[in-house]
Amino acid sequence: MKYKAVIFDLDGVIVTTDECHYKGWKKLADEEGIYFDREINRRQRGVSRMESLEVLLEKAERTYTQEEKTEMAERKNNYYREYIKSLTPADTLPGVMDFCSYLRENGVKLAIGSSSKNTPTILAGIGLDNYFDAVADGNQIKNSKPDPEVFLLAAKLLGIDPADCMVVEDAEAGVEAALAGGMDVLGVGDSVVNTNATYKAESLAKFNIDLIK
Ligand code: B16
Ligand code: MG
Repeated sequence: MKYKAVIFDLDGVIVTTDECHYKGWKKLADEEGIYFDREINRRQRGVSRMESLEVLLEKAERTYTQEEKTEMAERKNNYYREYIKSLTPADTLPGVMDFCSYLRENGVKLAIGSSSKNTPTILAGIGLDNYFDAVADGNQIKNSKPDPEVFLLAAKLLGIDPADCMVVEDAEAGVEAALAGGMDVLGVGDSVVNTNATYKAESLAKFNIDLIK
């Protein structure tokens, strides 16, 4: 295989939680009377909770204190955690398990590189908490995507050179982070069509694996 390791983003690549993030932010925005739509939500993908709140507040009609911001981020996270309570292995996205099994059978290491502090809960929900060779997430990093920190940490935990890793991402910020870390990247979904991703596919199920053999 062309790579010694593949590092997966979580929300929107492994699992459908990107919709739960949208619903959580939408509920908060409606309560606060702030305009919010899916286009704005796209820009929150891959970035940390507090940075996501700042994206939402661009449409606010007044400024919010730090205390208010902390409360709002917590409120959204509580809604989000309610939604992800019902996650099951069926919420794993199409093609993920086949892709991972194939890579593993061919000696490729598998890791998670996610900005989310809820990563452990999500992986447990979909039954993959002991599946990956390394997990780097929002609890271990200072700078979220587009900074490469989370992907570089995943590579370090695996003991593999970043140049031998491929990242799978669904967000523009994540594609930029992988490239900044010196890694090739497979962009999945429609948010990455205008990025410099090394490979692009509609979903993991549609990716031609021969390209990385
Ligand atoms: P949390 P990823 C990211 O996860 C999400 O895409 C992004 O929308 C979210 O704001 C961020 O995690 C932080 O999540 O509030 O759960 O800590 O795509 O990097 O797996
Ligand atoms: Mg994502």
